Amino acid sequence: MDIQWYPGHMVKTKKMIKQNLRLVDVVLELVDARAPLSTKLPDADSLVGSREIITVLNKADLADKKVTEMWINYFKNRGIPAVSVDTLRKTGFKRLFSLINSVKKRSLLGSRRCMIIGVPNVGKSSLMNQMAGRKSARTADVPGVTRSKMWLKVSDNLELLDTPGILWPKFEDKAVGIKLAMLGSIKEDLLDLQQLAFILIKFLSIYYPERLKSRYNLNTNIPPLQALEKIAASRGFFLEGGILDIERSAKTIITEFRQGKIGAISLERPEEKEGFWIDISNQDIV
Ligand SMILES: Nc1nc2c(ncn2[C@@H]2O[C@H](COP(=O)(O)OP(=O)(O)O)[C@@H](O)[C@H]2O)c(=O)[nH]1
Ligand SMILES: [Mg+2]
Repeated sequence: MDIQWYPGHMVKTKKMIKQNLRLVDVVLELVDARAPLSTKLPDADSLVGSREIITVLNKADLADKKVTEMWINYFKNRGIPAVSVDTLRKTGFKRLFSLINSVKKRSLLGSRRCMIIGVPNVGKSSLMNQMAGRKSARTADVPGVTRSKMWLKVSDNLELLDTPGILWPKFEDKAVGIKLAMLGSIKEDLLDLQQLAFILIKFLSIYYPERLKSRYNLNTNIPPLQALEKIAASRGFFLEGGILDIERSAKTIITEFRQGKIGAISLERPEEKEGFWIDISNQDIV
């Protein structure tokens, strides 16, 4: 991650979003269903102002279904319309479109207009492409109508702004940074890969012990270093001289988590006032 990126680009993006907000009826705020709060924009509400926001929990295929349902209720209880989707398979799209269509149009004329915002890697581009479909391309073939270049036609009554608002997450909180790194939203070399794997193993042994068992044949409460050694041994990850390559084990478990190979896993649950991540925040791991 390039920290330098933050101030200048953030100001520019916020300006772009504010300008375009005038033109839209509804904003889709994309979050990662596996960690909806850590991937949420810190100041979406103030940025979006009076426009309607729909929270879209994307990558639902990778998240724990039961936990995702808890999140949907969590947002609903706070008066925020929310829907979970799997953008790659278009799961949840019907519900998404029905939520969009329930938002009041600001102008009587024309289509309902919508823009997508979110932190990097939550699936903004994928969602745009999937919503718009191949047919839409850009509605730019009318000479002189430059404004139309900005819009992707989704249907006869829905248009999507072709530029998503990319904003940076807030990661003053150590646990938030760790979760974002696990999800691949910030480069992991910010954190030591091995430390990240240690935390993931600890997390899994508490919340998803059966997955550790079934994927890696690891028992609960195995010390993380030993877990990495076991993975290295069983997969044949060796350095010269027969030394176990635990760095490769660390990379493997993180990658497999991101790809959903360990199973559908949620890193965050609603209303978690105490527990794993708070302990992690209070430890000096990173
Ligand atoms: N499994 C899964 N992967 C997704 C989903 N949506 C997006 N992705 C993947 O997430 C990564 C980031 O997506 P992208 O659209 O580039 O995110 P952006 O940075 O927000 O524009 C890509 O590898 C996508 O294929 C989803 O619903 N499920
Ligand atoms: Mg993108």
